[in-house]
Amino acid sequence: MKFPNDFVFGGATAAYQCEGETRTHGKGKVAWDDFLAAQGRLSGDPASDFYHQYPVDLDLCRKFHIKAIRISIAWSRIFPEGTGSINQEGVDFYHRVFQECHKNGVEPYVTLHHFDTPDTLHKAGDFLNKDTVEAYAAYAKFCFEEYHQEVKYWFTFNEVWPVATNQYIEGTFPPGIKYDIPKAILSMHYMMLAHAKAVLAFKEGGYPGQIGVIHSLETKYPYEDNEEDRLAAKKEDILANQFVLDATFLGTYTDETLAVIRDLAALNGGDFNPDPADLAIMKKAASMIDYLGMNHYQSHFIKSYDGENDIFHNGTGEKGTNRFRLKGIGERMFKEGIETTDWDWLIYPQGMYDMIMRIKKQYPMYKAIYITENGMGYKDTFEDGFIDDTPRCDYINKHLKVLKQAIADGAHVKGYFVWSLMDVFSWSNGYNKRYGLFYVDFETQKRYPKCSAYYYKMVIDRKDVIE
Ligand code: BGP
Repeated sequence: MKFPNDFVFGGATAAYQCEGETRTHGKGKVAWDDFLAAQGRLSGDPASDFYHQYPVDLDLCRKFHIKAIRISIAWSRIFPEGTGSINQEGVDFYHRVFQECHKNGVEPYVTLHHFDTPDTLHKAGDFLNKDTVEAYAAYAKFCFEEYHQEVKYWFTFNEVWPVATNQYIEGTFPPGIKYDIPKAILSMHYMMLAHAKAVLAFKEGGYPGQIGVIHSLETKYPYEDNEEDRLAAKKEDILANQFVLDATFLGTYTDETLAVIRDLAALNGGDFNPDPADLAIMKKAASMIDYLGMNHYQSHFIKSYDGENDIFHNGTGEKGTNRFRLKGIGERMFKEGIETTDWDWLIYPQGMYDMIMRIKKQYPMYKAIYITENGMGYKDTFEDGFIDDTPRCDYINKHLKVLKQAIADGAHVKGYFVWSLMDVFSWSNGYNKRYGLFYVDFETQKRYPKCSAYYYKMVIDRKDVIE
């Protein structure tokens, strides 16, 4: 079996990670600007200078037969303060980008929020504050109205759980808070409420096209096959996956989800009592969404853990330094025989297959899935214009293989986007962790196709992987 003829092969990007020009052309501040400046180590400028280079990137898409691109709109480029006055220069910029997409035969898949809430709203509590929900809904509506002739595929949010955990549990995203599980839970809930409001605005507005949400779904397996580890894996799955999947497909939380979530909140000095009126909105939206975007990079093997919270983020690519231990949940383990990247991400394609089949079984109302991100962080080397990233080709090939299997086994998977189209800025890891099909020289901003770009073109042309 090959991939179906209408299967979409794309490349993914996100505004803050590729555009550059973070404080110019009328763009409002985001919390990342100061957060990164305070670390003095990393910066979203110039990133991949997509603000100027987009014609080059879209031309490369055309040449390499990549017919779809994920782009995110930077909310603060449109509304510098999050609400209120509009920055026309920002509005026009995305019109130019979308027009260039169509000129090159590349379909834009557009995300409204990719980790970059405007700073004014962020300072007022971000998605812990319901005002942000309303501001987001207004921004989403503005985008539908403004861009509906150019954009047919929308995503409300990118990765609700990673936003929450990185902001409030791991502390690697602004505001850099650690181990506050109740805050993470509430912010996820409010993001899902904001998602629901955007879906309703889209559907009730009668705009052409389709809409969904993107989650990072990492399969959680027990480290050993015993009751304690099974429970640990279950708890982490509920917190990271099932909570947002329930919200997406059911518009409410099952008793099983609520019981675990409330226990975890209570263990950390909080609670979780969603407002029934909000759940009613979420329920309505759940029946209307067109697809799920699934980002998948790795899986986790979880061992039960009795100690205190203890997380260390490997942001430098020094293998074996990552630690993730959460009180009352479990500890993520390395597992013999399972390879890792230099950033300690476990390479386990079976996890992608298992997650897709789990969604099919547990949420049979799902209509379609797009793999909206998959790829490998790698320390690429540039030698005489040649970038041999064979491990990345291998990584993509393995994942596409299981994807084909999932389709053969009846899953509705419509497309696959490599993260990332070209090298971009990596949030808490900087410019050393590259993912692109196209190498970016961050000094000159020149692009060079890596081996993986040629590999991907071959897959697209044959509609098949290397067996
Ligand atoms: C996802 C994000 C992307 C991207 C990717 C790789 O979670 O949606 O924006 O960054 O992960 O992650 P990282 O850059 O941390 O390696």
